[in-house]
Amino acid sequence: MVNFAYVIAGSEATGGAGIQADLRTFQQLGAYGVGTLTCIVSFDPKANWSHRFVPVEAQVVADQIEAATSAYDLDTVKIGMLGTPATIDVVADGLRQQQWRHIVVDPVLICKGQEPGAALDTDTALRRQILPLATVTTPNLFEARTLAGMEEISTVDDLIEAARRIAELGPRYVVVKGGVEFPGDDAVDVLFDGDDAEVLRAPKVGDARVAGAGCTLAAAITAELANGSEVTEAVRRAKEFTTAGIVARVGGNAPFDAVWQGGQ
Ligand code: PXL
Repeated sequence: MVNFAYVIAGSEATGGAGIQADLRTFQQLGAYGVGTLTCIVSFDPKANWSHRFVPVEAQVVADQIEAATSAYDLDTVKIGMLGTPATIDVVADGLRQQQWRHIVVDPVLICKGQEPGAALDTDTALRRQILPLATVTTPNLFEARTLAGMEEISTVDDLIEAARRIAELGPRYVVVKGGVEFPGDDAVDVLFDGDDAEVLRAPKVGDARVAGAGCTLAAAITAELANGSEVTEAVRRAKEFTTAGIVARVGGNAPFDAVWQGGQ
């Protein structure tokens, strides 16, 4: 019997990030992917690939959650980009309708196409309504600085301190991702379980950001959890899966490459 992995996230029209990356990841890791769409992001190639953002109507998000959770007994879900306070309201409400074994939250904070005021409302709603429900959350450096209220994260101790502060917002496990911006030759992530921190390292694959890396990591954690792994094991395997996907990345006419989930 196949295990189900559920994702509530946005579409990114080039297919590199968002729900397209999530569902490819689930498929590669042998989980049956079920998806609920929250918004549509279409980069604008005529305007420096800036983000054009359109939310899916809140009631339509609620309807999708109802359909998905009624059809199957889902117990493992990834939350990706939500985008507006109204979407966050219905997703938080939908999540509270049943018990979950795991809720993996990728705290996608800002989308460049949004007005700053709206983005701040969205950050606050995410922090208050979604983050406390998370069993695992996976902030990148920017999100970690914002959520932890730290101006600078440039050492492993900073990563651990950020994880500790974010855990106080409610998530049981916090994975802070150093990414290419973090100093040094390694891509360093910290996994904090509420007591102890484990440092995960892999050599950086170039210095450029690769689209879909964050989405893929959180989706791979979700698929591994759906397939029965413990959190620590799921995070370790997800990092290996994502690193292999970055190595095998695809390029086209956009000024960024994208993770290929078939890399492993
Ligand atoms: O990588 C973050 C992300 C997540 N989800 C959607 C996105 C993006 C970034 O562009 O568009 C839908």
